Amino acid sequence: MLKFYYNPISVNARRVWVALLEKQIAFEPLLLNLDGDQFQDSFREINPLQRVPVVVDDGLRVVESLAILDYLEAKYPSPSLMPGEVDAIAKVRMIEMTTVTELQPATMILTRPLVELDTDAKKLQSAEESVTKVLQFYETLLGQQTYFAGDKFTLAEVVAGTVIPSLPLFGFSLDDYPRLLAWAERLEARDSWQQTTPDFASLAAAIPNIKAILERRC
Ligand SMILES: N[C@@H](CCC(=O)N[C@@H](CS)C(=O)NCC(=O)O)C(=O)O
Repeated sequence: MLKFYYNPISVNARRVWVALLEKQIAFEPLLLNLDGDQFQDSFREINPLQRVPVVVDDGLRVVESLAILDYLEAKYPSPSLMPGEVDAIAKVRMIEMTTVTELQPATMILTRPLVELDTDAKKLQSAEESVTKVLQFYETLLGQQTYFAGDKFTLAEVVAGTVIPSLPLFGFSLDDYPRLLAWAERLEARDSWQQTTPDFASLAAAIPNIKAILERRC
């Protein structure tokens, strides 16, 4: 059976978890606490980068969440989470990449003060500006459509939809982006979102680990 190395409060792992559920792929969840267990030799052999998520399937090891999503789509094509039309493919990839290269690094900076780490005021301002630019861009891309690529739920939802709901934690209100708000509410009604939403107790318990990760990484 497919092995899924994860942590329940990891957004990168959550997007893989959502895809596994949406595609109804049977998997064995393997929890890493990220309290140092990611540095053990046994896990380093599985992922030399020492991060979750990782998937091991039929002897193939895949790291990096977006690579895992592409792998799952290729290996388990039904139900499909990737559109076939040229413009829709471009849109999905745009959303995936802007989420991981713009939105996520900004949220890492914005998490620092929440866990009482000193942070340069200019970096905080620049992170807030990045989030605002991305939200405005997404609001426009969504337009009147149900999902980013039209009527069909795709990897754009899986990737952006597991990051955007965290933004109110940093003071961003989705009320300013009514189309995105309605879209986020549609996603939160899905079983795959409800099954993977981190609970408050897990988040609170993970604060020391989050702090240690941020001190190392940004
Ligand atoms: N680009 C990677 C990022 C993976 C990543 O940063 N995972 C975090 C959890 S969200 C992690 O395992 N951190 C452990 C650490 O930094 O020590 C992906 O998309 O899979």
